[in-house]
Amino acid sequence: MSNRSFTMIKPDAVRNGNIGNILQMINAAGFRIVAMKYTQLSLAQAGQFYEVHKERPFYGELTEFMSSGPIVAAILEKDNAVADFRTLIGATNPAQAEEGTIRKKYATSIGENAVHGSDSDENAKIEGDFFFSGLERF
Ligand code: DAT
Ligand code: MG
Repeated sequence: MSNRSFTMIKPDAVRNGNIGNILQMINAAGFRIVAMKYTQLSLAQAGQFYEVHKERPFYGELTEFMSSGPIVAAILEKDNAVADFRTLIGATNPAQAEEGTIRKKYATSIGENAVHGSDSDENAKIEGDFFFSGLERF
């Protein structure tokens, strides 16, 4: 089990002014920020990041949304990081997310759900490498 996960604060949460609130919840849950950047994905980059979903009916909507405005990308560290971060963000659909989760508090719909969290150690590594060079993490 690895101790790192990868997250993005998505364009809806950035637009709604929730970067600070979400980082506060991430810190309060015991995650250390290993690397972080504020940037915007092109449509092609969003398509590449979410390539695994390219056959899904929501792929176009997802990649348009994820390239629609700035995001915050970060690598996070904590024991059991991937599973604990998925618990902290809550279900994909905010209507099904537990009380106290980031998506329950800040997501507006299944498509615009405030945050990304890696679903496996392997994907955490792939996703962190997508955004950060070796010089940008420590
Ligand atoms: P998660 O982000 O919880 O890992 P996922 O990997 O299944 O969820 O899907 C990636 C993103 O795609 C998700 O955060 C929002 C979007 N998405 C998923 N299911 C959707 C749906 N039924 N309609 C619209 N967007 C959806
Ligand atoms: Mg996922």
